[in-house]
Amino acid sequence: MCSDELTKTAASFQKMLYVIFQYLQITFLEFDVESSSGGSCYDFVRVYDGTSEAAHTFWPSEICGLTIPDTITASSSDGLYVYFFSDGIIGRSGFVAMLSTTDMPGVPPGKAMGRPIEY
Ligand SMILES: [Ca+2]
Repeated sequence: MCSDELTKTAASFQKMLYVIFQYLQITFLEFDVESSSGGSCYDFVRVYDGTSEAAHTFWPSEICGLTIPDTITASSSDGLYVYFFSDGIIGRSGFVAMLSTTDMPGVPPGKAMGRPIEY
């Protein structure tokens, strides 16, 4: 088990997060990403269940607004891919997310290694 924190506000970014022999989790602690009054997203976050945009996303589409999303756990050891888009007009406070890992079933103690990197 290890953890770290990911904070993002203004700029758009794409990051691949991965660990070895563990499942990566991302828990949003704060969330304020610009949406329209009708609920569509001007800025948004996507989290892919894998290490590229070819993987499935965890939400139907982009997520934005003020509601803190549920904790996400990767379905495999591949990792997670976080994409944050800002349209460059009107920035909200963004989000703060805690990165952590859980052990995979069947992996011997001591075999799990790595930590979330490259964010
Ligand atoms: Ca914006």
